[in-house]
Order: sequence, then structure tokens, then C-alpha cells
Amino acid sequence: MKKLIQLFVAIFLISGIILFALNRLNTTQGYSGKNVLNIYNWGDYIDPELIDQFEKESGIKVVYQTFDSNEAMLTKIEQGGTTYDIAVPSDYAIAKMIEEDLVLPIDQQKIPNLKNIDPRFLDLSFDPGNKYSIPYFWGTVGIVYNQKLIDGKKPTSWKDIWDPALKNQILLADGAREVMGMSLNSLGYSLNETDETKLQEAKANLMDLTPNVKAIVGDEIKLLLANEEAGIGVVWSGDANEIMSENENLNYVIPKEGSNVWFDNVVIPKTAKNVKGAHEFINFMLDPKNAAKNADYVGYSTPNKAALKLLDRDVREDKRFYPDKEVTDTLEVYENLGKEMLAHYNELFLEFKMHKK
Ligand code: N2P
Repeated sequence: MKKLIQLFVAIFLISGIILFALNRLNTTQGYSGKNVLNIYNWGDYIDPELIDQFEKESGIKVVYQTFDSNEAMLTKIEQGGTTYDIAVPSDYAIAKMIEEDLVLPIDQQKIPNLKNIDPRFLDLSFDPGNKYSIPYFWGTVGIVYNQKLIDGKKPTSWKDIWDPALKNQILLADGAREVMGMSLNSLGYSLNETDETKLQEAKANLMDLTPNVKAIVGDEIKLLLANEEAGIGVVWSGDANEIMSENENLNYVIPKEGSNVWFDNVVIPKTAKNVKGAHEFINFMLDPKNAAKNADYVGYSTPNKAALKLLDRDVREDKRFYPDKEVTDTLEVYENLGKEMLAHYNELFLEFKMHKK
């Protein structure tokens, strides 16, 4: 009997030691539950050195995944399955996520660096009071053009890119709102149009653009344009800014009919496992030095007033990326048009993509 008890005690002690060792191993590798932060962000949308720095300062291991459109991100989060502690949707997608109960409220007490954000980027209609989201970057949709390739045909309006002289010269960002919005704007309509006749007109207008469209692409659009594979790209402003620093033939214009101004904010998805770490990360990214470093790296416009001061004067005064009120007055934010209308936009965009193939 005594032997049996000794055996049980020994087994108990050994399993205790093994469990302890495994746990230590996990912790030092950063894989134990609370010690990991799962981030879901747009491609090329953070300076990787900031991830390293955050990991060092916080002791939290970052697992990083990317998407290249709001639609792709929404589908993944709506489906569940994968859990993220941080995601970075745009305005209308944030409104949709709030409506569908997919995000957690943010505890602003835990984000003292929120004071660095310019108030004009706070309390916007897609998230009143910033209950669920904190500003990350903002920008516009516009045309990047290669002055050498398009031979002096400098576009100033959306209509210009329908010019038959631009056959096979255009790359489009792969986003339903962006492409449908561009077509609606070129017809003089709002990019939040819901009237079926106008939407069909916008789709037919896109079909007419087909001969000029070389491809509809994701993040590789930057590489293709920088390598002069096409003369025109319909892109987000910061992507243009980044490639303009690599190729001096490139320039960016916000078309005169108006366009989209968007706001990408950080949210904490409902299924987050590390809510504390998520707050730490948000606060870290709002530190003026970190936000300036990030803006410098990705080329997007920062809503962080304190960070803006740290950027070079020619960057913060570049009207193409920090446009004046005169231009911003011509811009619209995508509204959350509701589940069905968004699905309809996706459908129309898909029909255009199929036609293109
Ligand atoms: C980054 C794309 C930024 C997205 N590559 C615009 N909302």
C-alpha cells in the first residue's frame, strides 16, 4: 500500500514538473493565451520595426495577418473561426461591425495617447464618441499617373481615364466601393447612391472602361505601377505617396468631380482573447514618435496632431495628401448603406470583374 502511495506521489510530482516546464516554454516563446496579440490589418500598413519594438516593450508576441479590402476583412470576421485582438476597418465597415455587434467597446481610460489625435478625426458619424474605434490613418481615393507613359495626358477628372487613348493602361484597386464609387462620381452621382437606375448606369459605365483596364489587383498594384507596367492606377492616396518616392515619373491627383475620403480606425473584435494587450497596442501606436515613424514608413496621412509636427515640412504640407478644405469639401465618406445594398454593390462590381476576364 505504502509503495502504491509513493508511486502516486511520484507521478503527481513529475506531471507537475512537466506542466510547469511546458508552461514556461510557452511563455518564453510568447504563445500562452494572454501573451499573444493577433492583429488583422491592411497589407503594407505598419512599419515592421514598430511590431518588434512593441513586442520588446510589452513582452507580447504579435501574430500578424493582412487583408486588402474591407469586404475581404468583413467576410472573415463575420464568419468567425479566426479570432483577432485588433482589426483596422474603414468608416462604413466600422458602422457595419457595430451594427452587427462584432466589436467591443474601447476603454478610453486605457489610451492616454488619445489626446494626440486631432479632434477633427474624432466623433465622426460612423462611430459617435469613438466608443468602438480609434483613428489610425486617413486618406483619399484618386488617380496615380505616370507622366512618361501617358504622354502628357495628365488626368484631372475621373472622366479622363475613359479616354480610348488609355487602352490597357489602367490598374484598379480591388474594392467594390472604390470602383463603383469612381464610376458613380464620374457620372456626377454620389458614391453612396442607392437608386437602382443610377447604379445600373454606373455598372454599364464600368463596362465601357473595360478596354482601358489592364487588371484589377490587390497590394501588388504598387509594385506594378512603380515598375511602369501601367500608366494609370486608381489607388488609395498613401499607396500613391509610397510609390511616388520610388519613381519620379509618378504623380497623384484627386479628381475634380470629387472622390472618397476614408478613415481607417483600430477596433477590438468581439472574439478578442487579449483585450488588455489590444489597448496597450492602440496606445503604443498613438505615441507621437511611433505614429510619425509609422506614417513615414507607410506613406499614409496621420490623424495624430502631435506626430504630424514631427514629420518633414514638405510631407505635412503636401496638399496631395493633406488636402485643403476646398478639396475636402468635394469628398464624401462611404456611408454604411446596409447589408443588402452593400451586397448589391459587391454583386455589380463582380459582374464588372467577370465581364473584364
Ligand atoms: C494599405 C491600404 C489602405 C487602405 N495598403 C485604405 N483604406
